[in-house]
Amino acid sequence: MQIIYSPAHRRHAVATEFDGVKLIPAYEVPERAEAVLQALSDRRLGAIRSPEPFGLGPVARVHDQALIRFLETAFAKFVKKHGADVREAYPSSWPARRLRQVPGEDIDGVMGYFCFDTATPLLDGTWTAAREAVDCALTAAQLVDQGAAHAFALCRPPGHHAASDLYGGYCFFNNAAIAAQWLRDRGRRVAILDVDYHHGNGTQEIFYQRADVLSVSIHADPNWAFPHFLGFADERGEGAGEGFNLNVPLPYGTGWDSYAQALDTALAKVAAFGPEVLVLALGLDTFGHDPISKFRLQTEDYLRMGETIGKLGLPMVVTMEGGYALGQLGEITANALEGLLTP
Ligand code: OKP
Ligand code: MG
Ligand code: ZN
Repeated sequence: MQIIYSPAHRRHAVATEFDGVKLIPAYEVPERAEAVLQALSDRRLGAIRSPEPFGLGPVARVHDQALIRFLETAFAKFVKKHGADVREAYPSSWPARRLRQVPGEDIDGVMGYFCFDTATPLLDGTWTAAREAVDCALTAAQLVDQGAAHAFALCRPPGHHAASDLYGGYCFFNNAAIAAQWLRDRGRRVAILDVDYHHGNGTQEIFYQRADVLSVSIHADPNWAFPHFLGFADERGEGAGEGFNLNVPLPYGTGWDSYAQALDTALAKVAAFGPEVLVLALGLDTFGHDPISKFRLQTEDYLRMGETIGKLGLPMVVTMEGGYALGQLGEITANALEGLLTP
């Protein structure tokens, strides 16, 4: 299995300390991708290669031009307004209920219009990192389109929370959705399975009105977990897309036995759709020792997860999403991929 990695992800690195004083913990850090890369190379899971540049065309098939232009220029505009010493750009107000959804011209209004949380700062290198993550996903999609059975895009920053015109949840561009759309544009029938601990709200929104891409997500119940406002079981798709979205929200403390049942439900839905390719949004934050999550999967459970998904027998484009237990992230990612490759 080829592994697609770009060191450009390091350009998106939030500050963890200031003047020698530790700041609130950052989770979505460059060490994540480096830990995974190291483990995959130690375990000889496949050749590691660089992405090819695909340009913005495939991105614009999924994201609004306005979001793309914003992400390209926002950091510079924020610094221009707030000062050259600013390192991280955050929104400070949002068009909440009973306000009008108009971005306006001031960078602070525009930030709140496009961003839905305060966990996703834009930095000087974010644009480059996010674009290269997309290229990793597209390179994986191209390999599978050309006949590879599996390809793993070691994407960082992750993507599944990014919607057509919204970013947040550590995500800027929806790597998995862009790969899926690229495969659709080559005539492939595609399903997306999101096993990240968090609901893939961005992916759901992008395909919600469509019958041609199935979107399935297993995740922590949004009644008590991020992204809080989407991911409930009654969200089944809309219009032509009715019946082509499946959410499987799970309770606090979910371990492998109940997770395996949910996975069977999800995989039955995928199999019934009859895809030619599966895009697997692989988040590793269902792990029992993940610092921001409340499920209880153990190290060996990822071998079983991979094996169970692998039994579908479909070509797979795998994108890395979340997973924040730095000490074990490499091992559990390698386990999931090794499971997938098990005949
Ligand atoms: C991104 B992905 C932690 C709050 C975290 C943002 C979570 C983003 C998760 N106390 N809020 O799906 O792994
Ligand atoms: Mg999920
Ligand atoms: Zn997650």
